[in-house]
Amino acid sequence: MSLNVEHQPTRALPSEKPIRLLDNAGHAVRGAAAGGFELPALDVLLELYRRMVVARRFDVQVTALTKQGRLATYPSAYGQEACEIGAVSAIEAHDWFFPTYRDSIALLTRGIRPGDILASFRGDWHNGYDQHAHRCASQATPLATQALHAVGLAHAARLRNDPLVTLTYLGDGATSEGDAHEAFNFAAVWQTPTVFLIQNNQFAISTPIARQSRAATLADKAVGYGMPGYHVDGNDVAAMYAVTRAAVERARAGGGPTLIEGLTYRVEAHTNSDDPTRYRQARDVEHWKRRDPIERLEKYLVSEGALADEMRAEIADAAESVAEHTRDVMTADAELDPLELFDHVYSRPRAALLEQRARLEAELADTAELHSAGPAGAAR
Ligand SMILES: Cc1ncc(C[n+]2csc(CCOP(=O)(O)OP(=O)(O)O)c2C)c(N)n1
Repeated sequence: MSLNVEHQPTRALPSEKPIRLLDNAGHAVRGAAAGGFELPALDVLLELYRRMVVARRFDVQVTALTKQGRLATYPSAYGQEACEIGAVSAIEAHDWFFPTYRDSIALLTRGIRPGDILASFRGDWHNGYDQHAHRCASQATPLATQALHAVGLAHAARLRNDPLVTLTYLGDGATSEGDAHEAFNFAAVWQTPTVFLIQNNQFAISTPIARQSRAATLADKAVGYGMPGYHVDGNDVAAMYAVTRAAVERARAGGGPTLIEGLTYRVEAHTNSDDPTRYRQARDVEHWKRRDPIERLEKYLVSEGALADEMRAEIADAAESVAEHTRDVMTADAELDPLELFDHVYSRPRAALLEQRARLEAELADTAELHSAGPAGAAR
């Protein structure tokens, strides 16, 4: 997908009102509120709609599988589809993506298979996909570390005259990490081709944004580092795509990094081990559900005559197939060899690690013997 947006960043603070191209009723927004950006073409919007519908269905399915005990944990991105899908759709196959644990649906959009995305959430030993083949780093659990990797890879690529761009996602809470500061600063000083997307879903587990930052917007931070910042309606996929696309094009042309804040909301719990009713009101969740990113785009596409009933049904079918496939792979028992845990830790394994490996091997052999001896053997 391509969109030519000429946009010159300024040193001015980002707008306090988030940039939007579609309002909540699905009407096109023009003028100052659109921040100089243009609504993407209908075919681009339709593709973004399809990707969001598939992503939502996948997310709902994985949350259900987690409740059934098929995954150890799953951080849902329900409600954040416009940020997740809009931004990642603005990079090319050659570019690199550096996600967090919450960004499984962006990896799905990037073409990674459901079972491979979810391998580590199931408790598998390593990342389930080939990071180089997909140009997607593993999902970072330590907050903000992935932002440094995105800057490092972008810097290295520039030194090698490789025109790639790196895109990384961070949460609002992650902006309080030292690693986030270092990544923003180095990116600006080195002018790396990096786009930072802060998904401000308003909570870092139970900590609300008001107790995380006193800045008027998180995008304001960009100005202090010397890069352009954009405060965007994170439930408007058209705006998320257009703003990110412009930042990617500027980065590729040598214009340096950009920081984008997408203002959105985490509709689900932080993970399956969190009880959000302890720190937020049901009416707030309802308020944000009424600002659903998929419904907003759907209204616009229908009003433009670009989404007929058959097409909507076709897209829903495609989403259902992804859910079915996800159920199949995640309900099949995984073939895991616990000893693989020790592979690839060091090129020349240390004595302590070999000792631990031998101990686990002996324990596994004992367990296997017990099982083969049947119930009588187990009772011994
Ligand atoms: C360096 C580090 N410190 C603390 C944690 C524990 N932790 C896990 S998720 C989380 C909240 C992060 O919130 P935010 O960055 O807003 O992202 P969200 O989960 O809302 O997407 C914290 C503190 C961690 N994973 N890494």
